[in-house]
Amino acid sequence: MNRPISAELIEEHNAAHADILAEDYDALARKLARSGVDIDAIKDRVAGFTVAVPSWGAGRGGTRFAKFPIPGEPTNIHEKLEDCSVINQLSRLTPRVSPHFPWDKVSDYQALRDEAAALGLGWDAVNSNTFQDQVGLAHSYANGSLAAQDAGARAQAVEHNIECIEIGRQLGSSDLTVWVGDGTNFPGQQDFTRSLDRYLEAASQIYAALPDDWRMLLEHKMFEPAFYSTVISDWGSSFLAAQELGPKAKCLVDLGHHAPNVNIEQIVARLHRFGKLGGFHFNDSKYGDDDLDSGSINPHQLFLVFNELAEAEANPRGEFRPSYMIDQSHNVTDPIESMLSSAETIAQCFVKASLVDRVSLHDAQERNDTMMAFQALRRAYNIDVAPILARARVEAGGVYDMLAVYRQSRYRDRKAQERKPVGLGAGIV
Ligand SMILES: [Mn+2]
Repeated sequence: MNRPISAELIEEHNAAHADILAEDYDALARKLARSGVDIDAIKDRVAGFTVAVPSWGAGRGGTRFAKFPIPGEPTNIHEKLEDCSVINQLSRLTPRVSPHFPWDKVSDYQALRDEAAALGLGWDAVNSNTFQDQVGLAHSYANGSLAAQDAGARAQAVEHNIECIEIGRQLGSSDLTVWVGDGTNFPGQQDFTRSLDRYLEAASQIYAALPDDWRMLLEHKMFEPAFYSTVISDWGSSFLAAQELGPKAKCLVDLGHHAPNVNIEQIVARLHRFGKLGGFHFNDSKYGDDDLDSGSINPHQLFLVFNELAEAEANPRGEFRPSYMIDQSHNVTDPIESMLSSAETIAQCFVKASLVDRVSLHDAQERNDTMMAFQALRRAYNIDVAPILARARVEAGGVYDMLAVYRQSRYRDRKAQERKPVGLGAGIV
């Protein structure tokens, strides 16, 4: 196994922090035991929790105006994989990478799969890209892709998605995430109904090409790049499209793709109720953005989302198999550090949701005891679960303080010596 961070550095660091971790873990174990919670059972749950990282999140993204590369940034999928393996080596939370095509295109996908496996990585949902033109394409996506009036652009977009399925099969993936930027900037620019008809017709051709065990994850987004209307703008449109397409079509919830203050946790409950919850793109948002680090703005919302997921897991109604992925762009931080921090925050919310006393919660709900129902959530949210995550991570071969070891390893400085500089330029991802 090819591990970019030195095993000696990790061992030394963990040994130096073993005593304080044991002290904090034992203190939390005693606290949880008072409520009848076995800390080791919770820790074992964490050991089974993973979230995928996006290949495109390994590089520095752009703001709406420019990007500011850092030395040692990855320049291709091979270097991105290496960075993703650092995140997983330290956190033990991110063993899969979600690729984006054509950005991550190579000539030999079996070799790429082997390369990832040697770094301890597998593959998550494959993402298609029909929201920008590529050199050599016969048709432009300037006026849309799956919903475009131009039949040639639609066919090209369908063909690209089918190619993504084929690539994903070779990589060992089993989900295709479809997000289209199709929409309008002016009232009257397109007919709402006819553009949705075109989308459904094209999407059904992609759906027909899905292998039996694959899912098609439909990602909605309220706006951007279209600023007046978007074809798959919200969870309702996504749900209706998924329902129309068939059982293998599910809805993907990107936390940053809603109007400000929308009750996303309720959307999660709704989608699960009707068997259409396919997965998540985790990030955070303050205004209209969708790229801030998970939990950096509203960690309570993330906790409430995981609370609904814990309810859903306990009441699977047939299937509970949401795919967890990070979808962020890092403009002012080292992307590895942002994804280490984000993966940790996501896992924290998962653990806190696992600590909710559901018997008390449901009992309070039945009795209309509003304050006690709220307190059942609040008690869990207020617990500092860091020692559980740290113990699970160290036991799995990760490190106690991820950022400290990452900085100590000087990984980015080493890469700055080896890798070609990344060019300037705009870079929305
Ligand atoms: Mn997304």
